[in-house]
Amino acid sequence: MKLCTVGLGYIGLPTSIMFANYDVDVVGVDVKKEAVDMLNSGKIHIEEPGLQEALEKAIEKGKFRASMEPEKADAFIIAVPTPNKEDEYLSCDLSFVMQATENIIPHLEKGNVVIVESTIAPRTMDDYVKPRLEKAGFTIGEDIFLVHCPERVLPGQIMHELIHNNRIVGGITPQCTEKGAEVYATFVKGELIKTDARTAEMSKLMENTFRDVNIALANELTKVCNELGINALEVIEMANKHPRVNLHTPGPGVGGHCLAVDPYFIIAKAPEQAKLISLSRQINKSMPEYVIENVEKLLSKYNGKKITVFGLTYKGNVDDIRESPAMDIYEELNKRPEFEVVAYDPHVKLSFVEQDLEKALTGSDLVLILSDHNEFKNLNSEYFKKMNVKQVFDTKNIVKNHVNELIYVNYGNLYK
Ligand code: SAJ
Repeated sequence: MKLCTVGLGYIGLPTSIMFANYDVDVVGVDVKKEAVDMLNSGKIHIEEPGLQEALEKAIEKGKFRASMEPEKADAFIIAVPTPNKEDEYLSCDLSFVMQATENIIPHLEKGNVVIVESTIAPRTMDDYVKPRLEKAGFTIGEDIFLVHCPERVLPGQIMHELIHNNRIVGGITPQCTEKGAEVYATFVKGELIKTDARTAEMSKLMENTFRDVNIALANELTKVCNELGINALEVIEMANKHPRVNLHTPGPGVGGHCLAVDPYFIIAKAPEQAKLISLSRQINKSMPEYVIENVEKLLSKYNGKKITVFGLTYKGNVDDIRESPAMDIYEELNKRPEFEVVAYDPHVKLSFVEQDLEKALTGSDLVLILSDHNEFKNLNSEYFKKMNVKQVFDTKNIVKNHVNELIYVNYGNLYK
């Protein structure tokens, strides 16, 4: 089989390399020349455990190459970004998906399978992608097999989850679904769940929305508990001992290119009905402000000035700062003349990010933990005390081994 993937980002690249390592001839296409050149020279341009080694193996076998142009293949996978539009409801911007569709049309032949993996608003396959291919003269389900197979892998665990997760395969017709499932059967060990395109679109969106709504509940619980003088983290621990309760973890907000984006695709299509989803987004979006208010309170206790922000990424052990609440918090604090703000993040190699831990901590009044990187988990409060840090505000509850003299604050004791 020959595969052409369009989009070599966090999903398209690992997917391409996985197919290549299962003996599929893969050409991966991207519009970014630097990314294409880097990949062809054997280096990955994103951070993901296991991906570098997998790329080297694929190139050595002669099964993967990157290019700026699509070419003829048996199957095509579109894995390009679908950001929010800047309209009233932040609806789904399909321009990259439609451009990718446009770009592959000249290379399509009868019998090809076309798969969209990008997360898309409900009905996108039926209302946009299918009509465009029909306009190009193809009969879907006879000439071309069109499928939505949403990606559902967790950044940080992509190489494992690509193989072991089950996959939703949603065809426009049952024949499309069968052909799509055959493509993924190359390496997927999880179940291939067969359905139609609409159900696949909505299922994917609801998975991330479920998480977003539940995180909103945990974040709201934190605010309620701190108002009432109750330890929210203990409440979560207790409640989760019930066999049918699974409260999520509160934090500085919800980020990344999935949970903070996808729920709007549903809201935009049915704003009158999607009330809880909309409110949950608002609650999660209010968390950076909540963190900043509390930073102000903590520092005002002893006229503190220097803040060391620990972590800018949207979650731990990734280098992704897209839609990151940590970045929003850093930028907002940095605007305030009364504070001196230093960002420390071993995963983010940007010019303004300090890479030397000791320098970042020198003279720090407050360490503000915003991402749960493993590097931070290994630091205990004794270490911070040794570095003369006055206070630690741990929004991710990861610092262990507390020392009495050190003022350690997390969401459980913020009210004290
Ligand atoms: N977060 C919390 N509390 C929690 C869990 C997460 O505040 O209890 C925050 C994280 O810190 C982060 C955000 O939510 O800012 C999202 O992180 P995540 O680990 O929940 O998920 P993502 O965005 O990295 O990946 C999600 C996954 N979806 C689900 O678990 C349902 C992944 O499987 C999807 O493939 C991915 O979205 C995607 O691409 O849609």
